[in-house]
Amino acid sequence: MKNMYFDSVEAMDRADLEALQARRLRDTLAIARQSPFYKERLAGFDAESIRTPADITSLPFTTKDDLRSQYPCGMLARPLEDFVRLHASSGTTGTPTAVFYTQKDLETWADLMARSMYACGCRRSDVLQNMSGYGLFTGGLGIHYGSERLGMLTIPAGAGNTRRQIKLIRDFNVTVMHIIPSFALYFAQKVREEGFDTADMPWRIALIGAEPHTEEARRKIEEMMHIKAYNSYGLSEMNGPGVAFECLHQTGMHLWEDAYIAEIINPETGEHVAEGEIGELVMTTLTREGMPIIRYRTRDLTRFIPGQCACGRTHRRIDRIAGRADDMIILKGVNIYPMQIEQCLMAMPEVGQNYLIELVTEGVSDQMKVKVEIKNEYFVEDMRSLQGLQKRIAKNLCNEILLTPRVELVQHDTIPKAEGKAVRVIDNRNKD
Ligand code: ADP
Ligand code: K
Ligand code: ZN
Repeated sequence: MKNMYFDSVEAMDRADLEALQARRLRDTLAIARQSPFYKERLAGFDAESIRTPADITSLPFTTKDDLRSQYPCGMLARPLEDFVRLHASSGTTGTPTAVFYTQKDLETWADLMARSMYACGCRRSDVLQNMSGYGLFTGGLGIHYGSERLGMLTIPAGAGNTRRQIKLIRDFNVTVMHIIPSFALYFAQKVREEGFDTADMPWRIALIGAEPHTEEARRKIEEMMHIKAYNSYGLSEMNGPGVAFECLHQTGMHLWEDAYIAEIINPETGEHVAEGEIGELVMTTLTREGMPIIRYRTRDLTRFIPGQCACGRTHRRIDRIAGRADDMIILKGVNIYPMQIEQCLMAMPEVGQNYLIELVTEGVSDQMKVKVEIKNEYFVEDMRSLQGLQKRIAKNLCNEILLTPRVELVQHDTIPKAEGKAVRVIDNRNKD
């Protein structure tokens, strides 16, 4: 029983957990007020009016634009010399934002990360290879420090260089990999091309996160690599990875509620959605001393999964991220998320690792083109069966997104692979 959790707080009684949240929220508000930004934003707000976590709704939101407007140091609640680390969001959706950590913040983060990895079965006897880029991206050092905190032998392999990655994995009997999902699919294929059977590799656990991916893509990774893949969610503004993580049951990600208050709102009205409904995730830090952030609008879409998890952890679970609010494609008045397309494609056995959505203007109307990599064994067949496949893909996509895109089949490995997060959509529409 003792070893089921990394930290007993993971199974804390809900009432105690909520009391802890309320207390930490009051403390956080007091700290936040030391920053130029919150000093103004929270002027006149009485922190003592916070009795329960639900009272958080009386506080204002913080947006990505707020963080940008405070760049570089306006969010800091302490003098600059108290900080020891800086990261920046990868800027997937525009100007990056900087996040600063004190020594204590780094320790709290490493603890959360270690707890997360422990939850999906990592132990100190494991060897972890971190295949995400280091540098400003939090997936490098964030995972790294957490892995060391858990006691795993940690290999900072970084991104790219597939051959060397494979050699390290084999030479040092790597049992856990941290790998971006879009790269995992590509990597599995490379391992085979190098003449190895993925079933003979020493690995057993893949930590996959940092970008939206579907249940179908996860299953594909698990099958191709002969591995268990666990979803990992985080964002730089909330430290980085280690915000929410799947346990062995793989039924959604436990969001660590002793460290964050999470809310799910209707992005239009700002009101909480009904339990179990999908909306925008809003997060507040409860344990950050250097740069607390209150009611941050993540723009990530998810829902709380109702009910309790069989693992006994009391922290609520969020569903896999359905996409970012900014990812939504509006084509001919229809709203489409790239993940709807991925879900369709990855469910088809003929489809390989990669795809690309391109939006173009033809004449007076906008069109969607979907380039799909097809597995080698299906590419050698005759023209007619390829055309049949193309039609089936277009039809399946139409059932899902209610528009018929133009489908182009390409050979595997022909769509350029991004070094970090995958680029799924290219918008070449005429804008007037
Ligand atoms: P950027 O916004 O520049 O990508 P980050 O590197 O901080 O900055 O990435 C955080 C974002 O990555 C999240 O807000 C979310 O959109 C995405 N993300 C992280 N983990 C996951 C995951 N497991 N599933 C889906 N999306 C994820
Ligand atoms: K060890
Ligand atoms: Zn669980």
